[in-house]
Amino acid sequence: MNKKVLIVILILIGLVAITAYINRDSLKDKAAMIDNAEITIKEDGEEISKVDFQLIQGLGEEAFKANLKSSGKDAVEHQYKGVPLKAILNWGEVNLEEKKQVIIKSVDGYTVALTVEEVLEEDNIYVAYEKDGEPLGTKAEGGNGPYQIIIRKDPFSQRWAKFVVEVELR
Ligand SMILES: Nc1nc2c(c(=O)[nH]1)N[C@H]1C(S)=C(S)[C@@H](COP(=O)(O)O)O[C@H]1N2
Ligand SMILES: [Mo]
Repeated sequence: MNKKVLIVILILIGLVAITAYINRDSLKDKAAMIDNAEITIKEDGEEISKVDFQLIQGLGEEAFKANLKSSGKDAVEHQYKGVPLKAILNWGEVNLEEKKQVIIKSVDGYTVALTVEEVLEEDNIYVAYEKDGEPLGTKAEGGNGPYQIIIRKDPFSQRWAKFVVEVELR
């Protein structure tokens, strides 16, 4: 009888260990997904869809370097992970060619206007969620995310919108 109880306990411990092992790689993803952060896509003021972390990441994650210039400091090169903004807009099936501007809105009210032309450039404008191997973190956590617009060709990073919640096409 005692032996049976022991075996059941050992099996349960084994299951917990296996689950922990399987989950070890997704821990970092979870940190970014924690509040299941979404970006709303709008067209001329009308919401057309919402994209969450899983969807964004699945659109073609890229690792790239960019120079971050924080206010009052020199530019520093960082390693980011994210997807091109145009990949998200293409997924939303918006007609980019008919639009002029892509307006980025953040949770703190910060607004940045991009031109469709620059959004369509290769290797320039990304929606990032990881910096130097760590999730960007929310505003409440003292981070710059969960999502941040990275414009690799913007040397002063003023237009690198932090805490992005909405992308509107006009
Ligand atoms: N949402 C949001 N994004 C923002 C800002 C802001 O106030 N809010 N400031 C901008 C400015 S002026 C700079 S220089 C860069 C870098 O900001 P940091 O100095 O906090 O790193 O973020 C830009 N993106
Ligand atoms: Mo700034």
